[in-house]
Amino acid sequence: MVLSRRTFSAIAGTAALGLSLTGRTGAYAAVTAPAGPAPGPAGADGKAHTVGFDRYSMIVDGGRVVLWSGEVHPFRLPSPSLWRDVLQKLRAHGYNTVSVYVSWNYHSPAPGSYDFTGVRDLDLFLRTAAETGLYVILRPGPYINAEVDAGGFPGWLTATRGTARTADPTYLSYVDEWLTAVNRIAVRHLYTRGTGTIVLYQLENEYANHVTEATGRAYMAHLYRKVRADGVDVPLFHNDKGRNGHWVPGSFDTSGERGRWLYGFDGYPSPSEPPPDWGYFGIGGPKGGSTASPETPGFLAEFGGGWFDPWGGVEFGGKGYAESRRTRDAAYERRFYLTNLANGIKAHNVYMAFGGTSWGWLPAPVVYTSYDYGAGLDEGRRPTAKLVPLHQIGYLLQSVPELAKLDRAEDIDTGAPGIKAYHLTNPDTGAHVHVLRNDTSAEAVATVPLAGTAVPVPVPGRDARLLTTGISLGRRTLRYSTAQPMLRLTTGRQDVAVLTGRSQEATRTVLTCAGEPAVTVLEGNAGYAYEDGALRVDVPLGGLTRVSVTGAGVSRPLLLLFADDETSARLWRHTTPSGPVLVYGPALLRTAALRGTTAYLTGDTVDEADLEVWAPRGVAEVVWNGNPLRTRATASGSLRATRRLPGAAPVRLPGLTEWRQKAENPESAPGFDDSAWRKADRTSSFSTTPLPDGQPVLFADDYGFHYGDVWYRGRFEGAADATSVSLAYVTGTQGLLMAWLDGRPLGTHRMPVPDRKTVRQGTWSATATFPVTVGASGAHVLSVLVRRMQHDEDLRANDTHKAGRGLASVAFDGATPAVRWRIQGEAAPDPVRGPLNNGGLYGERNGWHLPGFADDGWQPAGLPRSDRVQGVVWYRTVFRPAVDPGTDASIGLTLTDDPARAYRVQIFLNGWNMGQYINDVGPQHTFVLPNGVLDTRGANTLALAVLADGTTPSGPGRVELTLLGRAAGGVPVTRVHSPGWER
Ligand code: IPT
Repeated sequence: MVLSRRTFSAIAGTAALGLSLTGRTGAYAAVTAPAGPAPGPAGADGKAHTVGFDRYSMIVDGGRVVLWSGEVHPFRLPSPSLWRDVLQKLRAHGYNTVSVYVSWNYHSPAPGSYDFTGVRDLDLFLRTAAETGLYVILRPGPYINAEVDAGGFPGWLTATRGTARTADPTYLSYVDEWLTAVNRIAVRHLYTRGTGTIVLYQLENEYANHVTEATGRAYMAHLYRKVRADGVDVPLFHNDKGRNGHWVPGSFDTSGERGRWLYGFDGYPSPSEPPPDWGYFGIGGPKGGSTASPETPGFLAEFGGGWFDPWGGVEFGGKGYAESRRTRDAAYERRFYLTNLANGIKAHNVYMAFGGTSWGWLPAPVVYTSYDYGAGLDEGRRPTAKLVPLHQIGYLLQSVPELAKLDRAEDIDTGAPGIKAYHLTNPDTGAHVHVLRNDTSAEAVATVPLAGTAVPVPVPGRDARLLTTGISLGRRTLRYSTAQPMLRLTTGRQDVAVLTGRSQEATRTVLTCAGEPAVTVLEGNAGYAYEDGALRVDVPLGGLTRVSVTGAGVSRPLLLLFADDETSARLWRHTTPSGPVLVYGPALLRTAALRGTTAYLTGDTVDEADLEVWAPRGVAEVVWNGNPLRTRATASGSLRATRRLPGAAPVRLPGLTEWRQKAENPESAPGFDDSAWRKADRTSSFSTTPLPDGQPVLFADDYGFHYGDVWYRGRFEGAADATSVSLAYVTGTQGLLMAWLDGRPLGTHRMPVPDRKTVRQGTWSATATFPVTVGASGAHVLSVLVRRMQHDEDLRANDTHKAGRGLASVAFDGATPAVRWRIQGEAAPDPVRGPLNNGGLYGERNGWHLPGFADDGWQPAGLPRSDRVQGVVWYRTVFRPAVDPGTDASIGLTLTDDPARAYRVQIFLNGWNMGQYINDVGPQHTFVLPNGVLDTRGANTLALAVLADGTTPSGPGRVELTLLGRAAGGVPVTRVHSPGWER
């Protein structure tokens, strides 16, 4: 639908009216007066601040802010020092906000027990975000989904009364416990208090199933009241799972505080379809975006900047994250995020900006260990090519304040049918924005009316670009440019503007000039001409082209920098109290501080790099990573280092040798002493999985075992005539069961992977039937090991996280013995590594994974192996990398073998469970070992728990360290406390 101007202003008028009726004053005011200048970067400055919004954008301290946020999960990077690395990279690449889920299960090993220390130090994360200059969107659930076990619900919650995600009183009592614990930290970091940078706080997550029911509304109202009562005074919101209009203001009781609740929604469109419109401007359907919530700004609480990957091994299985990054590449980011911008979205959150690792038993059944997500920053913390458009858009949104307030303007006819054109305007300044998107595969040329001139603008196939007219470049005004503006600042005595585009593109930029200015092409190719009160500059993009414009009645020179994509990602702006700094050259600028006449910069290089700095007046010296540099002043008004910065030193990784080996699973032997194990004799369960008739409950959660492997030993007498035993069991994806009778292996059963049709209704239950020869009457022992994998997420709010896990029942053919079961899962949670670090393997219960475990009695072993056993064998070794202290090396562990071999490996580095490798499933072969957990300059203990089906030779095959990336610089890394084994 195309709105006429009249209809459109009618809608806009209604919105303004709605706002003035509900606007409030105070810390959370929805501002009705014109907003003032944009506030500086986020920081905890001890002063009180206001955070509000109107229908256009967030309003912080009276100024408009477009939130350009990236999602990062602290729980997916178990090395607090590296949080600073990732947050600095976000800030440097143009984000002004970080969005953070807090996963309840990560912090709570048991009801009433909440741990925010060590790798769980949320306070430290939030402090680091503030120090880095990022606003925070905090999302503590209680439900988060997020491809984590049970969608973030603690294991123990799966074994409690009541229906989760409703107003059920038992559930709410646990929720309050969690929120009290997490909010105690959150309130210390509210931007309103000046002690942190939290500006938004999310309740629940994609809560769609009880929207119209009383219990759903009561639940949301309860969360709202609770969070307010705990002192959280920033605007609250919920993320609708699409633009459905769920939980818009007024849809539940927010204690009359409508101006403090805003509507957000998520988008994960298919990369192979044209980007959808979100309805903000009445296009794209009536329900969506701010059409559903006209008083609140367009807010994409999550928008797919990548996608998660499932286990491999089947036709529709995961293909690895290189594939996510290929289908959602740089051009995808431009097409989809520029479309969002064109739809009036003013608060964006890129899910994920850095995905990280679902280490230990964190991953939900839908994903494997790596949560790289195909994000702009990869799991090894390295920037990828798709970070470039995000970098450009982030800087654009922060440097062009005109973009914070846009109305829809008249549609234009581009004369190019393949191109979708959006036209917006800022009602206060008259600036115009055009987004041109080409959904076809061939380049098309749009004709765009730019400031009264019909300008041909080529748009490459499956790509998009944004053009502006009438924006301020400091003292001068950009009439128009066919290059995309990226940033502008005033530094020293000049204005600087950066314009970008694809390499080799011909661009035209026109400045309004009352008289003919003096133009100097300082570097690169540029043609220019002065005509009719305008300066025209034509630049074919390549590297950095510099054009200086001075005079003609304007007191401040303007330096135009034209940067192709690659070059644009090496331009860094940093704000200091004495003004902004622009740095060109290195692979990363982390921090910039000005003291006296010196600019102190920290950052990274990979290869040798030039360094050039535009700084406020008076700055004459530059110090890079603590080293004073010799510089000279350039004609561009910058200081340039006379020598290139050195690149990163080479990194040589040690081979992994001197393994020791020991088999375990003594639980399979008939004489094993299980008297300390729990009796499995319950007759009722909190599970949603139906119980078999006449047998005790065997689900592990009901006995307090929530993660990883679980053992069962069943005793029975007689049954001499039994011909087979059938074991029904329930797991997540890729679960398995293996069994022994009186110490003899019966076999392994792998949970069938559903096909494309049945995958959605998959209940993940199966029955393993093994032929048996019981023979002699008398006492027998059936030993069963179940690799449960994890609990389902509860995406649809129907308690699916409570589906049973473990053994369900047993039946014999030819006999009916009564079986008395005992059960053993994980030991008491590791107080440092947390509840999700360990399952119930014998080795784990006895510390075989820990540094310092006395393995001297183990057998020396060489890899590769090809033993054929059913059960568990451990391998341990110690290795010592010697990475140069000034080098940030990103290191992984790579396992490879003949893919026919049916075995899997749990990887422990210094006692930390770094994930699960399944040799015959994949697709993951390389596991990131985060520095901090990894000592890059000392001894590390690697322990591999190999679980083999027994149907093929087992491994491990090749096990080696892989260098994922290296940079000179990095952040100081403190070793993560990794307590060792004690007798
Ligand atoms: C949506 C969730 O909010 C988020 O937690 C995560 O699961 C993400 O998507 C996918 O990675 S769920 C939505 C795709 C139905």
